Amino acid sequence: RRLRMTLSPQPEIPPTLYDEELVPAYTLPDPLQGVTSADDWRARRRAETLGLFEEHVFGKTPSARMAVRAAPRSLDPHALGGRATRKEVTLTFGPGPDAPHLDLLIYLPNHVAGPHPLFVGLNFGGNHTISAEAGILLPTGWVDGAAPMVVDHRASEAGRGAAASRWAIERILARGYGLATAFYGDLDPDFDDGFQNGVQPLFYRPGQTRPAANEWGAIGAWAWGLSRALDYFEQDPQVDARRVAVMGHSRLGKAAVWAGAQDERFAMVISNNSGCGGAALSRRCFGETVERINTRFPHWFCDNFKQYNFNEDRLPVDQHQLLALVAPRPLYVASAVEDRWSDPRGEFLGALHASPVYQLLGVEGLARDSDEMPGIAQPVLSRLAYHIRGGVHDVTDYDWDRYLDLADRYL
Ligand code: GTR
Repeated sequence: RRLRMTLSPQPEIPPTLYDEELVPAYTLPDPLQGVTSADDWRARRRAETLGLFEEHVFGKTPSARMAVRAAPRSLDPHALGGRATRKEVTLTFGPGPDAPHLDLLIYLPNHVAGPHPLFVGLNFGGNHTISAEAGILLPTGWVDGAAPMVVDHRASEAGRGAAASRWAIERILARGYGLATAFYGDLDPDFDDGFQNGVQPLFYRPGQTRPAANEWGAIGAWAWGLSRALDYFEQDPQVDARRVAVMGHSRLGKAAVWAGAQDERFAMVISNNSGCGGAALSRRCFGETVERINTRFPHWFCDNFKQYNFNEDRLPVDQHQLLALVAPRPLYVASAVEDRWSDPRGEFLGALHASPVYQLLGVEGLARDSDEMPGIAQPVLSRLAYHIRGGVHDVTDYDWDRYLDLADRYL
């Protein structure tokens, strides 16, 4: 048996598909599937859809409540030249001195009275990378090898402000919103260690050593942390926890959408270039595929998701249904022209095909009457919003200005 396995040829990995003409024909699962009333969606189909994403894609998030301690770490009421209040709060999960923690960094505008609506999103390189302000504490855990596109941060002073261009703090504050962020590695370091670090072990049953095939992976843990941040906002009198938008870029966009899908307390959801496993339809196989993502990042999704490598048609859901789980709340899906790996058209179609659920719930979906994509930098600012901007896989001021526009309208 072993011999046969050794001799069997490596499966051929097809080249990345970047040609629209070659996208395979596919049939998307119907998000509504016989549902005819809003009540029926709410009472039955929503839970069923969520259950399919738990079982087959992201894995189930433990429902047990974890004791969380919130401890203030720093406070500067005159940050950014007096324009903001900046504070840091550490959330510690479970007992013990080595308990995992999440260091939240929060900016609130000083020129408007609270409680403040805010955007919350995880960052790739540590809180100190989002602003050059001295005094923001460095991450204490894993940072080495964290995600691409952030210059070498390595939890050092040199990383201060390295990712500032992605966070538009001044623009967010000027428009009257707060911004909260935390380092994703606090929740689960982003490498495949069989789930020995991060928050997963806190929930293992006696004798359990790793999540089961239908239990959460790293994206599930990151999403869970976003909900714990929201728990904290509910306790913070300076924050309006009923007006919190969850935002994320790329792998953290997948986490943001999954958080918003599961936790209906998030009042608005933003997918920035979330791509495969985020807003993009898996069945298109354009750019990054289910097989590629599961092979390169075997720890992101649940093990069951691997059954759909080269087998997307068998998936009982596609990503438009993940977006539909956000309905009727405002949702923004954003793409970038040069970010073909994330499949901009697949992200657009994900949003478009989530629309019927919005409409069933009595609100506007994506205001687009054909499956033709809008032009570059021609945002569709309906309640389910979409834009594609020029440029690469990134978060830019243009993206934030549009998210703020949508928040002004609907948050
Ligand atoms: C890529 C990955 C994408 C996206 C991206 C990122 O390597 O293939 O799915 O998540 O990383 O997070 O920057």
